[in-house]
Amino acid sequence: MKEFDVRRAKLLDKMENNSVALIFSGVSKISSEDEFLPFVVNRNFFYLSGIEQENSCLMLIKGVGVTKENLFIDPFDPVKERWTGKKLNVDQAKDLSQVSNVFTNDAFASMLTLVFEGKYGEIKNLYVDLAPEIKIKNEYSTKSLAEDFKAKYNLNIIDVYPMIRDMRMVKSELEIEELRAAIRKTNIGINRLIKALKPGMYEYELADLFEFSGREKGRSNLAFSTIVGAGVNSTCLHYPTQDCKIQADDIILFDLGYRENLYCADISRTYPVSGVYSPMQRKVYEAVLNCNKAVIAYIREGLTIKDLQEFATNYLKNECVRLKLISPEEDIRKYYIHNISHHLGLDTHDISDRSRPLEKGNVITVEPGLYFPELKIGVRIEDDVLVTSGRAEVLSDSIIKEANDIEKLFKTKK
Ligand SMILES: [Mn+2]
Repeated sequence: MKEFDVRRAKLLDKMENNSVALIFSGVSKISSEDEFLPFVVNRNFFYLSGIEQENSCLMLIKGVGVTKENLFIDPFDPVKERWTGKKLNVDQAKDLSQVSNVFTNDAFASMLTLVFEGKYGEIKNLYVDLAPEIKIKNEYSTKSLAEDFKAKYNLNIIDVYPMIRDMRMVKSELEIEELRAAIRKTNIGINRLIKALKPGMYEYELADLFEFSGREKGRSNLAFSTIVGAGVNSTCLHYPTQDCKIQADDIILFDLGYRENLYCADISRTYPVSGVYSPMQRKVYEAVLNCNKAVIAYIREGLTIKDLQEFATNYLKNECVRLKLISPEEDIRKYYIHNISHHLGLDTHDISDRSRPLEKGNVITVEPGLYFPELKIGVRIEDDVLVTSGRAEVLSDSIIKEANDIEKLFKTKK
C-alpha cells in the first residue's frame, strides 16, 4: 500500500485556488569535467511521487472546482539507453506514483502554456520548491524558472518547500514502518561489526563491512557515510579518514545507518575494543548513557528541540561535575559540542522547522555525546525516537546500549 496520492491530495488541499505547483526531481551534479556525481533525488519530489529519476516533474493544478495531477519523465531514448541503461517508461511511472496522467518531457512546455493560458481557469499562483540546489537543467534552477514565468504570466510565486516540510515532519504509520525496518537492518549490521571487531584491524575495514553487509540489489544502502573512530578519533564528530589501526585499549565510536525505501536510520554506539570499558571509559560512557535515557524520558509534545538541548547540556554538565570529569562547570561547552537532536526521515538530517514544538508523529534522534581528546575518549549514544501523545517510543530500543549488556555480548563472541 502506497500513499503518494494521499500526500498530493493534502498538498493540493493546502494550495490556493487558481494555482499550479511544479516540483522537480532535479538533475545529476557535475563532480569534475564530464563526470557526474550519482543522482540524488529531491526528497520533496520523491515524497509526493515515489519516483527517483532525474529530469522528472510533478505538476499539480488547482483551478476553480477542478484539480489535476500530471507527471513528466524523460522520453524513451534508444541511444541513451545503450549508454546509461533503462529508464522508467510511462506505465512504470504510473504504477510507482499512482499519477494517472504521465507524459514525457517533450509535452511539458506545451502543457504548461495551455495551463497558464487558461485551460483550467485563470492561474494566479505558481508554487515551486525554491531550495537553491534544485536544478532543472545545468545551471537553470527552479528560481530562474519562477522568475521567467512570473514575468511572462504575471504570477505570484510561492515557495512550496515549507508546505512540504510541514507535511514531512509528521510521519504516517507507513513512514514509521519504513524507519523501523531501516533500524532493524542497522541493528543486524551493528552486530556484524561487533563480531568482527578486534585489535589490529583498521577503522575502514569496519566501515566497509557495514556498507557491504547492507547492500541491496547490488547497491550501497547507507543513509550516510559511516563514521568509525577508534581512540582519539572517537572525539572527532564527523571523523572522515578512518585509516587508523585499532588498539586493544581503544574505545570505538560508530555512527551509522541503513535506509529502507530512502528512509534513514541514524544510530551511534560506542564500544570498548577489548570488550571491557576501562574505569575512565566507563565513567564517560555512563554519563552519556544516563543523559540519553533522561532526555528520552523528558521528551513530550509541546517541547522544542531547543528545550531538549538545554535539558541535555544541563544534565551532562551535572554528570560531569559529579564524576569529576570537568571543572569549572562551564567547561561542558568544550566537551559537549553539538546538538542533542534532529528530525529523521527521507533525509538523515530531515527537513524541519526547529522552532516548532514537537508533536505526535515526529521522529527525532537523541544523541548526547562527550568528547575528551586528551583522554582519547569520545562517546556518543544515539537512538531514534518517535514522539507520541505520551512517552516517546524508542524505535531503536533493540540495539543494546547498557554497558553491562555490551560487555556480556563481547564476552560471548570470543
Ligand atoms: Mn544523528
